[in-house]
Order: sequence, then C-alpha cells, then structure tokens
Amino acid sequence: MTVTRPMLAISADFDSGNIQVIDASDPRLVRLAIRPDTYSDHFQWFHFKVANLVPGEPYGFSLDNAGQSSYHEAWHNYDAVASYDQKSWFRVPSRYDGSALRFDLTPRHEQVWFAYFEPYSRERHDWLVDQALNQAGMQLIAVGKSAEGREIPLLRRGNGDPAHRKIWLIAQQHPGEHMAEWFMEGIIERLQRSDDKELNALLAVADLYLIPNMNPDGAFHGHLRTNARGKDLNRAWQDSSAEYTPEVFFAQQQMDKHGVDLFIDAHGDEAIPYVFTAACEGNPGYTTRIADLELTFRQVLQAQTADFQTVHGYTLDEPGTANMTLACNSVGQRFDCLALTLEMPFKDHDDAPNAETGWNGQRSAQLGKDVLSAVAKVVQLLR
Ligand code: GEM
Ligand code: ZN
Repeated sequence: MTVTRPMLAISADFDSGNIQVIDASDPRLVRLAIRPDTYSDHFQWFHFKVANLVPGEPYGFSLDNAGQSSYHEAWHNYDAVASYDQKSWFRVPSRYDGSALRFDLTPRHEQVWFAYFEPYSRERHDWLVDQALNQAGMQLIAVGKSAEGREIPLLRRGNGDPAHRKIWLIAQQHPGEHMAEWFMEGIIERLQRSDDKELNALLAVADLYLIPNMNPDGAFHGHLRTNARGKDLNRAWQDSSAEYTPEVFFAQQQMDKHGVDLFIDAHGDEAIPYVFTAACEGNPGYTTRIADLELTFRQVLQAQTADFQTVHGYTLDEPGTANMTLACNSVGQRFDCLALTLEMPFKDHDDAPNAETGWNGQRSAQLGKDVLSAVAKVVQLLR
C-alpha cells in the first residue's frame, strides 16, 4: 500500500537557523544546501526544522553543497544531530561522499529539527545571564554591543580586589561553535554552588570575568565563522574596530581596564574528534614560565577529566611564527599570561565516546566545571 505523504515543510527562519531548499519533492532524497555567512564565503553550520513528516516512514536528506564548505574534509566520520523537541538531541548516522552529506531518518514524530551541533539559543543565553546575575553571584560590569546592536554582557564574579588574579573566559567568537556557550553554562552553573570548597578557595584569590557569547549576531544568523560584517573575530585581535569588529574591540577595552592573569577562549573544532587546547608557543614573548604553566594546566585538566587529552590537536607553531591576530596569542602576549584556546569537537571525544550523543551540550557544560577545577589548581602559579 503506498502512503501518500503531504509536502514537507522545511524552515530555518528562526534563531541560528540555516538551510536553503533545493528540491523537497522526493521524501527519500530531500535536497538542501547550507547558506554562506553574510559577506563571507564561510559556511558549515546548519540548523533547520522539517514538518509534515509521516511517523514510521523513511526519509532521506542531502546537504548538496557540503563538499564546498569551509572544512569539508571534516564531514568524514561526522553524524548530524536531531531533536523532536529542541531539548533532547541525538546523533543521526550520516555519510559524506566528498560532495554531499547524506542522512536518513524514520521519524517518530511529525516534526524534527536537524543541526550541525546542539544549538545554544539566544533565549537560553538571556536565561543564562539572568542565572549568572541572580543565582551565581555575578555582576554585570559592562555591556558591549555587536555590529547589529545585540548586547554582549561582561560578567564578573568577585569585587575587583586589585590583589585578586583576573581569570578571563570568553566563548563563541565563531558563532557556529555552539558548544562554547554550553561550556559557559557549566561554569555559571557551578558558580551557583555555595558549599564548593575548591571553588571558594579559587574565589578567595581570583575574580572570574566571563563573556558567554562574543558573537550574538553571527549566532542568530546561523553563521559558522563570522560576525554580521563578515569578519572572523578570531583574526581581529591586532586591528579590531568599533565599525567592523566591535565585539573584539569591546573585549579588548575591558581587558585593558581590568587586566588579565589567565585567558581561555572556548571554541569548537570541525575535524579533530577530541577535546584539546592550543596555546602561545609561537609568540615572540614566549617564555619557559608560560611554557611551564601551559604544561601544568594541561596535566591538571587531564587528571580532572577523561574528556580532555593532549595527544591530538593543532600542529605547534614554530618559535616566533604565531598568528598574533588570534585572541589566545594576542592576549597571551599583551598580558604575559597563560592563554589557551580550548577546542571541543563537533563530532565526539574519541577517548571517551558516546554513540547516542557524540559530543554535546551537557558534556561541554561539564567540561566548563572541570576547567574551573583546573584553574583553581593553577591559580597560585599564575604570576
Ligand atoms: C582556531 S585557533 C587556531 C590555532 N591554530 C594553531 N595552530 N594554534 C581558529 O581560530 O582557527 C580556533 C577555532 O576556530 O576553533
Ligand atoms: Zn573557533
């Protein structure tokens, strides 16, 4: 008996939505394309809703332009994420033929969302900032504005005591790397604990400065890499401007005002299926003191969680060859401090894989809590 299926309704006109419909007439081969970032050739982030599904019937989806995306080799061994309620997300077996990314689903419900990674919405961001201010004892010490005028809150836990170490954590310079704000949620969640000895010992000697989302415009528009002016914020730390990269311009102003003793820039990596860090070995001002701090931090974090490792990661920069337009290198050099780029995978952390979810929001949040433990263990060594 043939089942007549209603025409699929595919949409992405919502927060962090990104898809273009090529041809949705064949339910077994729904042909789609990812839209590039505004004023940029970058693309890889996708997030869309499919309605009018017939539960129990098989459907096939194809991202036809996956082979032209920014990090197209990263589609190998990648599985898309899906959700029936936008709360619980699961992996959908996917396959990449060098041109298109394909995934099939026999849905349990009439509608489903698909995405590159578990999205962190603007609504949840607003809730997180409220949690920070009303539950986690944080203060709103400054508010920046994105290119399109969205607020960029700078939150601090601590009273700005000059004797305190200044620990900075920023996230989602690259808007498609949604795991970064999940990471921030874990930090803010842990700051709500009052009986946390390790945390209280840290807060007795250090203030935490958090920017939970550096790129609200790009996140809202479903970008992978750039802000609303087509700029990669993590290439703007030598020449930021109020006009083209106000997000970085704001963060740098605040860092100059308050100082920095430890800097962590949370990102996601499309290709490498591990959690790892990159640091400042290529900086002109690199010293054995900083090298020792990097090694100690990595050792301490590795002892803290199985969701971190130091074997896999980016190729080390040769001495003096660092790209100083990156946040990590620029801040590390400017403040002569421990500075790290923290990378979480779009795929899974293959040392401790989870077949159902891969890497996800909850694991990113837990990593945020574990990173606070690592910071607590090295804080006395920072200067
Ligand atoms: C990366 S950081 C790149 C660091 N590279 C080396 N070799 N240290 C970027 O901005 O490209 C961060 C990211 O996008 O995840
Ligand atoms: Zn990034």
